[in-house]
This record gives sequence, C-alpha cells and structure tokens, in this order.
Amino acid sequence: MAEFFKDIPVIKYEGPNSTNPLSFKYYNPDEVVGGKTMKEQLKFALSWWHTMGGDGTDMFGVGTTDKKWGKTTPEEISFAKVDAAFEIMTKLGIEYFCFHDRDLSPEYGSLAETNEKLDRVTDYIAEKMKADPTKKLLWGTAKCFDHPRYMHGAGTSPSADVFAYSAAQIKKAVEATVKLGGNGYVFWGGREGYETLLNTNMALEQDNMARLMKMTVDYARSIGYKGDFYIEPKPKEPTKHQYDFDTATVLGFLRKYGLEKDFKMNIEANHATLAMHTFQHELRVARDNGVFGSIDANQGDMLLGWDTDQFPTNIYDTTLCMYEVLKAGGFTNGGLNFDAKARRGSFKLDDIFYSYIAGMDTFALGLRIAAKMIDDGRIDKFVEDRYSSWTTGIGADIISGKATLEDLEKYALEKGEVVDSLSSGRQEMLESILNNIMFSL
Ligand code: XLS
Ligand code: NI
Ligand code: NI
Repeated sequence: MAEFFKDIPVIKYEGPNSTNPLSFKYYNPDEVVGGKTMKEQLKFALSWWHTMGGDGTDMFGVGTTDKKWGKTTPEEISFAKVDAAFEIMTKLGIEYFCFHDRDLSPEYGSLAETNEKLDRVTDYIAEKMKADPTKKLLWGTAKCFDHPRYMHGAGTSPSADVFAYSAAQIKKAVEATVKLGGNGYVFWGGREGYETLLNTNMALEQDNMARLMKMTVDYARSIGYKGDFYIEPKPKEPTKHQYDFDTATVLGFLRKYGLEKDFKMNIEANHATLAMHTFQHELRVARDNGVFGSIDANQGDMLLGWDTDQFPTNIYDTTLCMYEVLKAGGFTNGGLNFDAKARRGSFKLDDIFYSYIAGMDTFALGLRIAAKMIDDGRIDKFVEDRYSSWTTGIGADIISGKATLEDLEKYALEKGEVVDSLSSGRQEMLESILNNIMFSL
C-alpha cells in the first residue's frame, strides 16, 4: 500500500525544549497526569470530513489543497482516504476517528447504490481495524444537510418524504457506527432550524425532530447499540435560528420529549463562542446536568462571527476545558475530536501534521495545567469558602427543605442588614493565581 507521507516520521514526544516542529512538546501519551495516562485522558480523534476531505474550498474560491489522495473515481478516493487516514493516525498516535456517512463514501445514483458503496468502505475500515485494534471509532453521524433535498432541514423538513429519506439515511449511518464498534452517535442540527417564522411551523418541526431521535434510539438499541447519543449544540449557521442553540436549550428539548436518558452533549468550542458563551460555560452546564459526553475541539476567531473551525492553540481555553473534563470524572464513551481544519492558506498536505501537533500539544498543556489547578487547590478552596454559608445554620436549613418562607422572614427581621455577610469575589486575584499555576509547571 502506498505511503502518503514519506517525509513524515512517527511523531514522538521530545519535551518542551525540543525545536523539532515534528515532535510533541507537551503530549506524552503514556505519562500519567491526573490519575490516567495522557492518552486515556485526552482520547484524541481525527475528523474524516475536515482532515480527509476538506480542501480549503470557501464561498469565495475553490480548494487550495488536493485531497483526492492520488485517485480519480469517487470509489477509489474513498478507499485511499481510509489508507491515508490510518497512516495519519498511526504517525500521530491518534487512536480514534469519527465520520459523516457521506465523507466516507459519497452519494451515488440511488439510495440503495449509495448504501451498498458505503458498506464496501466500512467493510474495508473494519478490516483495517482488525489488523490494527488500537484504532477505534469515537462516533458516527449522518450528513443530512448538504444535498439539496435537505434545503429546509431533514428531521425538521416541511416534507414528510424528506423526513423519511433522512430517517433511512440515519438508519444506515447507525448501522455503520455499530458495525465499527462506535460508542457514540451524533446529531448535529445541520439545517434543523429556520430562517423566518412567516413560513415555519416551529412546533411541528421540533416535535418531528424528537420523533426522529426517538426512532433512532429505539432502532439502535434493537440492534444492540449500547453507546451514547449526542446532540451537538450550535446557535446559528447554516440557518439563522438553529433549534439546538446551546446546551441549556438542548436540555429543555431533551426533557420535554423524554430523551434525556439516551442523549448527552457533544460540545464544540467554536459553537459555544457563536452562542456568546465560553467553551467552559457549555461544558459546565453539561457537567452540572449529567449530560457531559464528548468534545469537538476547535477554536473560533473572536473577530469573526462564523464557525472557523481552527485548530486549538489557546491555552486558557484548553486549560479550562480540561478542568471541566477532569471534574466530570474524565471521558467515558466520549473523547476529544478535532473538528478543525488547517487554514485555507496552509495548503500543503503536511500541514495536517503541523495542525494536529499544535492542537494535541495545546490540549496536553491544558490537561497538565488543569491537573495542577486541582492539585494546587487554591481556586477550588476559594469557591468552597465562598459558599460556606450553605453548609451550616440557615443555609443548611434552606437546602434541607426545613426552612419555610415564614422562617426566612423571621430570620431576616431579626438579623437586620446582611451586606456584611458578603466577601469580595476577588476575580483579579484568582486570574493571577491561574497565571501563576500555568507558568510554574
Ligand atoms: C458543524 C458541525 C459538524 C458536526 C458533525 O458545524 O461542527 O461538523 O460536528 O456533523
Ligand atoms: Ni462539530
Ligand atoms: Ni462546527
């Protein structure tokens, strides 16, 4: 089999003092950080769409990188992508991957033919996974947003025929996920949203989306799928109003339709930014509500209002992300998928390696600092002390349910002014403690 990257060696950990750009400075897969190896803590995954297929095309111009992998027909390209992906993963030491059905194998003349061609590619992946059992599927999903039939949505389309078609496509994508041993299946909104209420029955569209999810869960469980389902919140793009705006909105949706037992969140960093939240906020909402699942790791550009999907290089963000992951007890079925692409101007194929090294090292550094934050304890202790009034006296009575509104009135009348019960939030001091922890690694 052809080697696609002859000049790229297996990337090794060389430590922070190395100046070799083809080495890890912070990611040392077998080193134990926070009670597990870095490899287990981070569970990095390659995204098929950006990495194997994304060629730099944008609305102003054609692709800048040739991602045909030396082949011409769609079938050949699909198979070559598998070989190239496995080579990239092996050289980077990445054990997981994730896919959209149509990025593994495109659409052909009919759904039956499309399914059959997809089967051949997933058979080939299964063979390669058998030969190298370190390679695992993090999650699968269906691309129910690019074909014109999905212009008004898939599960939320006004057309019942389109709904049925998307259901058929999702059934097959779930089968592919199960066949490859995946423990995650993602629903990202795609075009599930609307542009104007002048033409939209929002209530019916949301009921239908829930129906599709319920059918998918029932079917997947019936064929033995034990993994998690994820919703990946995103506030806008491509539609103006995406139904899965952010984690809090999705939680309301899941609870309304009784889907909260099967679904968790796939939190994407750049989607959090688009919803005007921090990445950490989205992760905290998920953790606090028991729906922390998996992570799409990228970063946006604060000056641009769209999903730029950049490889993460911001250490503050990865630190606070890994702090939430550690506090959530680490990943179970989920992992950290690089839903990220090299910039259009980074057009050489080997930029794939530089990009992943940058992202993996940034997360490794984030993990190291987050583990230190927890060991250091100053920040956690500050928060604990700040809420200490809830552990005894009136606070404890409120929490236990013992105190009534009348009791609280009596308490307040007796107590008088309570402004002195407050202490400073000390934000600047805490930010400076974080800097101190960061730079005393
Ligand atoms: C798009 C999404 C998409 C999902 C998978 O913004 O991030 O790539 O991760 O459908
Ligand atoms: Ni994503
Ligand atoms: Ni995205």
